[in-house]
Amino acid sequence: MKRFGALMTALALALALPACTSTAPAASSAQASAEIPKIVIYHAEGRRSERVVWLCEELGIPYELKFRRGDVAGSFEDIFAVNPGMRVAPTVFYNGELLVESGAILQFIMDRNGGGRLIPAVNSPDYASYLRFMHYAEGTLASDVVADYRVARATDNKAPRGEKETDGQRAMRFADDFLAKHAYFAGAEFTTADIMMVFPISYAIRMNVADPAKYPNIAAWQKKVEDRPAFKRMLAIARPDGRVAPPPSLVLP
Ligand SMILES: N[C@@H](CCC(=O)N[C@@H](CS)C(=O)NCC(=O)O)C(=O)O
Repeated sequence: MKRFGALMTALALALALPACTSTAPAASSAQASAEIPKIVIYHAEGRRSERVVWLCEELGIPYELKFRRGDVAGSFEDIFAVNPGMRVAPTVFYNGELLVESGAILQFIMDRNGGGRLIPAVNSPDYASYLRFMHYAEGTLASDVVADYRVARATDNKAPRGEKETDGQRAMRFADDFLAKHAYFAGAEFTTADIMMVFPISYAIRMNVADPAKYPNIAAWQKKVEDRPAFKRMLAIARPDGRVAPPPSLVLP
């Protein structure tokens, strides 16, 4: 009876979602946990808000997605209107509560609605790696590759390809070395640490901060995680026309 009630709540919520720029109930709401929240994701195509969409797709939680298709500047205007304190993607409302910082948002949704999925048990041997890469994604990798990119843009605009590794390249190598011995960033299983790591890794490669040929383990992992049905659903829903207004890549030698 409780389960039936939960399913009815999920159905009612999915039907009650108001019209918006884009509304995307996740594929399998039957998998959602008993308490179905109202999650509104303010998004811009190709930006870090894709992490939240991907997580909801993995968990089968319904959500409302707001963005202006093909208009990243417009999407950010909408974000600024609801979150004037911090014009940032992702901006999420969870049952009306404002959430920012993608890692914290993922953790919040997992705590409330994950039901133990996509995270190793706290006392398992994989938990330390899980936590490390949940934080490494923004705390080290994204900061270092974005810093490399900005330094190059402000100077010669050239992709760094010298003998000496940049900070971003060193951070990529650390990740690649880990994947030489593990299938995923928490060890044996796919987790939200993998969801966190995709953005800075693809940014480093796309912007030509790092040469993908040097990171074969990352390449194999990336293919595997981007092959997941939930990732593909995320792409179709949150990036339907490919990347919109991406920053320019550094010039290769
Ligand atoms: N550490 C933050 C970074 C968020 C962030 O910088 N998002 C970018 C998009 S990927 C943004 O909103 N940039 C502001 C802008 O482009 O105006 C997080 O993980 O949520």
